[in-house]
Amino acid sequence: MTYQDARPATGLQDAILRHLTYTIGKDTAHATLHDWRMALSYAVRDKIVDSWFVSTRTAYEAGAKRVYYLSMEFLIGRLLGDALVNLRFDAEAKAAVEGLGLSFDAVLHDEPDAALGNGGLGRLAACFLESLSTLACPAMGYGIRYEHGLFRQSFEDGRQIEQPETWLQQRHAWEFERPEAMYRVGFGGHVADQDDRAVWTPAEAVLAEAHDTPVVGWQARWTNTLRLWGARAGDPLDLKRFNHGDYVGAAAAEMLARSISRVLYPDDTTPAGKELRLKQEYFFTAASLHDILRRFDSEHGDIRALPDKVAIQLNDTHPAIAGPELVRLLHDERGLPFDEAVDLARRTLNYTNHTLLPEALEKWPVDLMRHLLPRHMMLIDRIDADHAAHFPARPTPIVADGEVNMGTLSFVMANRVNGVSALHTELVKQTVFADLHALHPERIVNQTNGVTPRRWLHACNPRLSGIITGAIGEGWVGDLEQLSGLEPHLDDAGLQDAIAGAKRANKVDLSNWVSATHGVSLDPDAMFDVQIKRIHEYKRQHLNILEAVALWQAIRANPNAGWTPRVKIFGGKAAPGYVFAKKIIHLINDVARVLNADPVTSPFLKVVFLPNYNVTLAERLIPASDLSEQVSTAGKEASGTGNMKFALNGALTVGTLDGANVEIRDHVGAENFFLFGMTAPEVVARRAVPDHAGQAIAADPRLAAALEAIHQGAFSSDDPNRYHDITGNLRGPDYFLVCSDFTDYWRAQRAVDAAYRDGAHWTRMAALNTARSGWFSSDRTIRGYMADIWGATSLRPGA
Ligand code: 7GP
Repeated sequence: MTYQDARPATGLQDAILRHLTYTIGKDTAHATLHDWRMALSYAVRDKIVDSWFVSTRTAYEAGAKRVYYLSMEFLIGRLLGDALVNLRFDAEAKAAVEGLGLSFDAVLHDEPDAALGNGGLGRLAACFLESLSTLACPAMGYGIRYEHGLFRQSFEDGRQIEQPETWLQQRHAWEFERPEAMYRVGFGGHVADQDDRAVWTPAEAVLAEAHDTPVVGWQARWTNTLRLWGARAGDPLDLKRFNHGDYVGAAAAEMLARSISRVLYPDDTTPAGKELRLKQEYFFTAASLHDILRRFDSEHGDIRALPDKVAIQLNDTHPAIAGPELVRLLHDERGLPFDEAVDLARRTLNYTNHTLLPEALEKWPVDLMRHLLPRHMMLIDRIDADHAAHFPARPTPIVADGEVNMGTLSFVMANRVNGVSALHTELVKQTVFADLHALHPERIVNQTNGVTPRRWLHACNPRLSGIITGAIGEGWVGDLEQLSGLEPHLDDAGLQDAIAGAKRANKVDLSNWVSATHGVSLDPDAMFDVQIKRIHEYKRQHLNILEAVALWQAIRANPNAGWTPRVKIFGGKAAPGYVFAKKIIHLINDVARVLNADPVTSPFLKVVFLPNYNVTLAERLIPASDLSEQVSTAGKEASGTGNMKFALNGALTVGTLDGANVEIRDHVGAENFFLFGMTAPEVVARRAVPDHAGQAIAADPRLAAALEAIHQGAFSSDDPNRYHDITGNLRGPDYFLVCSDFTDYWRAQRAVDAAYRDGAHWTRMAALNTARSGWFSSDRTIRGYMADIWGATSLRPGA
């Protein structure tokens, strides 16, 4: 019997009131919004727990192969709305909450956004967990329970200000503490040789304590666990010092230990060269592997069956130390011969690469590694020597120039290595891992990213979701390819009107919210043109704002030329240490201030930078977007996943042939996608042209004028030189080829304008984007991993 069949008749209001009284300890007269939200969450959680137990038991009884997803980041966002939708409980919950005299929306929005990730890599991990549950694949996510997630962003005079994010200040409704699942993780110390066995004696140790969050799949078909590790001191209080009155000193060990799980490193694509970061990586990887082996031992006898019963996925190189750690556990601690330990580890581990940016490929100084993880460094040297001995003709050293290359280590220790879009995987083969690919031609496979349709269409866009269900039934929510069934209905004028009406209503909602929260009024009939993602030069937010400046100048020169009204909306955080990216934010805010105050141009062009972009804001923006900006320099964006969410919600893309844009365009049709810019090979060739930026500027007076206005301080009259580093960069090296792609970007944007003026045609193109985006479900991606990488099966036949 599954949980679905066993679901009892609801008494949700009773359950909420019971939790309010007996779990929170409040009566209705004194309950705050927060108390109500917690009471509802606990009532919902109870229902998930029923499904959780069934899943756990089923996996155990089947002796099924387990999948473990190790990730430094899980950008999960809010959980209540998602859980309600997946339990098919949302309508009932709304009625119950409103019946208690509360606003359902206010209750949902009381939940803090769990931002335990930076961007795409972390959000992908969250979508994957949900799909693993939907597909009933027995799996577990492992990560760190950061006390502070990604920083909170605000603007002061247009500059980014970072403040700590405090999502755990309130009680966390979804987690279960598991003090019984606690492991010691050691650092430093020395290695001794005892009876031909290496014995590592760490100098210090911290405890990893498990906190479990159930992740419920669509229709509560299955529930997996996200296990996050918190760090605690091995010996929390030095009583001797305490009794001598040294209270601070007595708690020092506790503070030091806890620092390991205190903050998420706020870097996207740049490694933090910090000892603490390496400690975080080893901390969660070691605890997870201990836990995995403990579970394996409890179910199976022979450790040699490990690769048949366990598949471990390393989400980028952050958990790459899993290779040597697993070898250490098998060889040092369980006494398997070294070669066999390496072989078992390699057949168990897999590695996903998420970026080709050289600055993001992790390398750790050998000295630091030896100091922090002396035994692992010895094992890395041995693995390295072993690999070199097998392939003497083509050296691909793990350790070189005094550094450990974590990408090479991950590759050498993996059964499968995958890229995250077709183009990216080809580039992985041709560039970073070309030599290793030649040695192991079967190892690299592609798994194009996907997004969960539950959160990213069904829950965040109820209007469109309802229309789709009305037209083709609701099977699409669990099987997104069914969206193609919409296509034959698209000639039905009623359906087109409904789709256009839903988009407009979403835009009205967004406009009302922007006006209420940020005091900017937006015209819902203008095109909503949105770029939301981390701020990075390769993502080229500066190309977008440069085009805004050029457009502003063009409108001023000729206000009556029939311009298509447009609102450019930006959102995204810059890494606190990334000075250039922070300058781009400042520039966008400065340009916004000037343009929005211009009475001649503002009816046609506005610019808004919404602060503190996060999962919740994405859920608000994407359903209300007409145009999706995916304008990275070709060859730089590994995949993108925002691009998929926009297409699914009926926004058209203006984009380059980069990452998954290529596959999106193939699916939705070239005629429903605004392509511009150089291809990846053209980018490489162009970069070799001397003064490519100068040539591009000389050939395009619009580009020259826009750059000059920024340079002259048209948007920074208080400090006219403020943007000289940006204009200097663009006129000079322009590594990301903003200038060389500008002219074609302008052309594509004017084609967008013309298309938008034909409302019926635009709606049809938008609807075709939705109807043809079914392939971009993370369910499809996870099926690919299960079949090609993990050898895992679904425990619900037909799922
Ligand atoms: C991102 C990539 O930039 C993005 O293109 C991709 O869609 C996403 O991963 C998921 O695969 N990378 C990161 O977020 C990141 O931090 C550093 O990469 C390793």
